[in-house]
Amino acid sequence: MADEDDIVLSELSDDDLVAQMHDDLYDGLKEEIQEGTNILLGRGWQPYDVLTKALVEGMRIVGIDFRDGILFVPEVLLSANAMKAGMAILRPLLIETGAPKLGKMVVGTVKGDIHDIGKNLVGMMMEGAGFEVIDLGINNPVENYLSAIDEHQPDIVGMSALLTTTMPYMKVVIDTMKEKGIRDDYIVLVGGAPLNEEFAEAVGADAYCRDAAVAVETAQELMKRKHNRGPA
Ligand code: B1M
Repeated sequence: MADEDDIVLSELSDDDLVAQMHDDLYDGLKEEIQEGTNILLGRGWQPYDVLTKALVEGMRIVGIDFRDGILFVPEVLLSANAMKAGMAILRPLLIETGAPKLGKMVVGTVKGDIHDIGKNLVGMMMEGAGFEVIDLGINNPVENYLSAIDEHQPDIVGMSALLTTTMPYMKVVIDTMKEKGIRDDYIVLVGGAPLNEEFAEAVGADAYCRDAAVAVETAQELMKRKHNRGPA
């Protein structure tokens, strides 16, 4: 489109650029998202503000039109790719930390579910806060969590689910940990758009994390309590 081509991102005010980035994310324009991300950083924006105000908010808008049948899977995949391209620029900035390691987390999206943007974001923010993160990726059966627990001996097991059909699988993982007598050795955190606190309690998790910032706060808080409890 002629007028789209005429837009020079670097000439837009911050507010207009952020609004344009929401449009570009909607249209799945990866290069424009990369450019917009770099421009905002160049103007002194904090990486976290670029992430939340430009990228996450843009994806929220995509989600509404996906829900309402205005956008379809192929289009949303392009949006997701554009989002990931922006996140890739922010990642090293968000995880830059001189802080001593606070603990270790294994995190993955549960079986049947391929959504990974939120989980990746949680991983980035946790690394930024000084946690070591082992990312199991998507579509994880219980065996993957168990072998990662065995191999990495994390402090925290994190699970992500974005579908109402996959979130019950979190209970399968927690119940299996109980059967093996290892549930109480770990902090179990769960998150994802369709979850809530009641659900987390019902499946036996330690906490529900509404977003990546809450995941960090919760992990820090529960790690403090774990240390205060002392060795078993
Ligand atoms: Co899908 N999708 N999708 N999708 N998708 C949703 C989730 C949906 C709500 C859209 C809608 O209808 N409004 C809907 C689910 C409805 C439901 O279950 N009630 C849906 C559907 C139906 C589907 C398919 C079934 C569509 C189809 O095929 N017909 C299909 C399922 C595939 C599968 O998994 N088996 C599908 C596919 C896809 C794409 C592949 C196209 C793409 C995913 C690409 C990718 O992830 N690589 C996609 C996307 C992008 C979305 C939406 C639009 C955006 C999700 C996202 O990335 N949000 C989503 C709509 C929505 O959520 N509003 C939707 C941004 C992200 C930053 O937020 O993931 O919530 P979020 O993560 C947050 C918090 O939730 C929390 O912190 C994160 C950061 O702040 N959090 C955690 C998340 N995980 C955590 C783990 C923790 C802690 C906190 O552990 C400690």
